[in-house]
Amino acid sequence: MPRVAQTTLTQHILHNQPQRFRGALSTLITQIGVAAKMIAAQVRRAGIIEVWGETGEVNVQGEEVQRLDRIANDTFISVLEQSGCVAAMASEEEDDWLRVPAALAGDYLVVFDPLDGSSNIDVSASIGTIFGVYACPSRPERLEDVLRPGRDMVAAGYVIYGSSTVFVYADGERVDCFTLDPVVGEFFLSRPNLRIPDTLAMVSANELNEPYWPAWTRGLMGELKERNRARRALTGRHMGSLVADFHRNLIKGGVFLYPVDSHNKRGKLRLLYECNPLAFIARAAGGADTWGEGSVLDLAPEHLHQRTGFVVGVAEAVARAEDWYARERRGELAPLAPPAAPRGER
Ligand code: P6P
Repeated sequence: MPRVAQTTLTQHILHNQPQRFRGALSTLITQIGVAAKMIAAQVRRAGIIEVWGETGEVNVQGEEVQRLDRIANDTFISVLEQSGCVAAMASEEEDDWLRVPAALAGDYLVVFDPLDGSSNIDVSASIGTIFGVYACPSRPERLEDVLRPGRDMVAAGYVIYGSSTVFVYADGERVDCFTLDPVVGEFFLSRPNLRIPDTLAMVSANELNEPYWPAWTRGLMGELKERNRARRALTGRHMGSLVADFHRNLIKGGVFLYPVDSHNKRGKLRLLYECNPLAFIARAAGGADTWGEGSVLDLAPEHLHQRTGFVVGVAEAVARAEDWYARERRGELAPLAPPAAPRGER
């Protein structure tokens, strides 16, 4: 007889929330769960209601804004504003940070990517929402009050809109995973106290970026492929949707890497609302992360949409990445030969 999930997201938060955060943080995470259900309803109908395709706008990242990006962003902002828990927020879809009107303001700062991987919407592949939460001792007045290092977060999480809708959040000590029952309309606890496996089983990277990779990344990938020579110890899994790749790696024991490269000279992924929350979750689950020499959580953000190199997942693989990075820094690795001139131009 399959075990029937008993605990809702709200019940779990109230029972397990460290005493110091009972109340407003519990309410905030629950409200983020409400926003997730609202976005999930739109994502599930993307092919039916006209939310496919682009709005014709280009966001601060220089990316075409998909209709569903806009819906997810507006939903998140509205729910957070009405929660009474949020003083300020920063979104991947908004050029600047947003201050909640005093009458509605609460004690937390929320940074979020409302819909990451949206280029996968039209092909019905998994996409997700990523968020990070900071306590605000006082109401943010300036951008500097929003540019907080990830180490200051009190909670972080993501929602994956995949074969099921899954809500994952961490409060620093543990990671809990909930699955939406669309019939009931509630998230039920499905993986309590989630821990990432110690053994690496899969690698997520866009290998077609290899011509742009630094020597350390090529060295790391060569080492990982070498592990398969005697037996098939590892496999490659990469969806091009950060949340989907991260979630699979968290469950199965994987490592995701997107380094600074010659194409993305500051990295591709955003520090504040993509890498920091996922690094926070990975570490709470017993994993690790690095930008090359240390955790992205220790980087002092200089601007809202700052990018970074990122390796996250099984701690042993992250340690190998840092070792290869150090070797390159010491000048021990040969740089990539320049690309051969196209045929006919020899
Ligand atoms: P590339 C999606 O746009 C995203 O931000 C992440 O979800 C994903 O991991 C990455 O970009 C994919 O980038 O350069 O491999 O297409």
